[in-house]
Amino acid sequence: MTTLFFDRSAREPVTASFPARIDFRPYLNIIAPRIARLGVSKGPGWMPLVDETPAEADRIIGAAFANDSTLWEIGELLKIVLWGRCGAVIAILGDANDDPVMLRKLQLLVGYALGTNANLYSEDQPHRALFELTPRPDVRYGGNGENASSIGPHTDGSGVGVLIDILGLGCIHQTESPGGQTLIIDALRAVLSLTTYERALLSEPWPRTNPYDAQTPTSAFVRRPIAVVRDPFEFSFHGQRVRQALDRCGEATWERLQTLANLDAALWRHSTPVKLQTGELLLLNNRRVAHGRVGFVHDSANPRRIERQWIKWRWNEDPGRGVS
Ligand SMILES: O=C(O)CCC(=O)C(=O)O
Ligand SMILES: [Fe+2]
Repeated sequence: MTTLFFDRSAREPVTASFPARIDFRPYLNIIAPRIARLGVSKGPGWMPLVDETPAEADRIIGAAFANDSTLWEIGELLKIVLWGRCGAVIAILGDANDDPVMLRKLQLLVGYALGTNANLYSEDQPHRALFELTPRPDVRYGGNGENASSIGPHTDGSGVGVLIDILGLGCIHQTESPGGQTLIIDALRAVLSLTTYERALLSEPWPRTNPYDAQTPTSAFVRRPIAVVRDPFEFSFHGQRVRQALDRCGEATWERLQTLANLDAALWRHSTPVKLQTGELLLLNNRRVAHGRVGFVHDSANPRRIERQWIKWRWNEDPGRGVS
């Protein structure tokens, strides 16, 4: 794994091998005073992050950006790496080993640098800053935070109408037991390893169930291609949700299921396991790179805790167009 050190003069980090790492620590000293005003966590775990309203938090960060070229440059660098040819994913090493609040602030800051923190503005649960992913059941969120099992290759929000552009996974605490690795998956190379026929099939619209709305009728399932090999490459997939939707729509043909099985196998083959460490923030281009999780044993005295962040790209377009 290549280590990339953030350097103001580094304009071309795209030659990094996959995945790339950027050491953020030297910059935190510059950034920290600016984000100090973002408010404090109200306690451990899944809690509102900021005392301010999201709009006020955005205003504060925005003011910091306007007056600080370092923050702007960080955003530009992240943009190049996330949309670049090789480094569609990066890990930032935060200076957060004993300060999860700092990591959360960094997440907010990065979200602002790249666009909008989409889950900061969640309407059903206002003021919900970030999703916590821990095996401890949490009545406020019924997703993967309720189990510790392996999760196959997928992109987030694949069954939802609005695509999530960037996924952040902030590691508040990692398990010390075996397992718990995040799979970082080069979906483009996986798809390129399939046959022309399979690629053509994957570029057609496929239905998906919506994990956040079990009542969605089959006629309202989101339908979009799983993979389109063009520049920019487009990928949106969750095997379980696609298969479930095919079954419920009566569209599960042998060819489709066989293609999904081959896609799944290819994605596993092109995955790199990375065990995130406390204080690390992994950012993925959720439109190109898939991810997954290796199962682990839940230890209630010392739970693994990852916080998930969804970012909508600021300009509502793919800046990778033309970057290649
Ligand atoms: O727990 C993890 O590391 C990731 C979980 C995940 O991918 C998800 O919940 O969408
Ligand atoms: Fe996920």
